[in-house]
Amino acid sequence: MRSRSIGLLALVALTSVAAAPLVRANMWMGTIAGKDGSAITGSGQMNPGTDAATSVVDVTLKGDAAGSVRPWHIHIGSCTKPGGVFGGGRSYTPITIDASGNGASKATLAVALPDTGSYYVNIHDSAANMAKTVACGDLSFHKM
Ligand SMILES: [Cu+2]
Repeated sequence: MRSRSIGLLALVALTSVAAAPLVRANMWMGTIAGKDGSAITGSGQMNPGTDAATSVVDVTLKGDAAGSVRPWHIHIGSCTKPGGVFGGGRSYTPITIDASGNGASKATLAVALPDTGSYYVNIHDSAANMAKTVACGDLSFHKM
């Protein structure tokens, strides 16, 4: 009876592995947190695109003010050591926050996924106030 339970657990574990993508690839990911008392939370990921010369970034936000439109980018550096925009600013579409305070956006960058360096997600206050960062998240590299 005991060994049958263990066998079932093993089967469940194997099934979980089988459900993972067949092609595993390097990626960057991190959590996003509001700055200066903002309740924003979220997450960001940067993955290889379908073409090796591209990268795809996905960002989701929660806890933001309904109706906000947030310009955002991956920047080079970190939340505590900010740098310039990565991959060309025009690749990014601002995040529109819905009535529940949630929002998401996806950007395809015309650069291969980096395997070195340091990058972060910068959520800007608004198009009229780009200098203010309302939320930020450092990305960490996950090598597969
Ligand atoms: Cu930016």
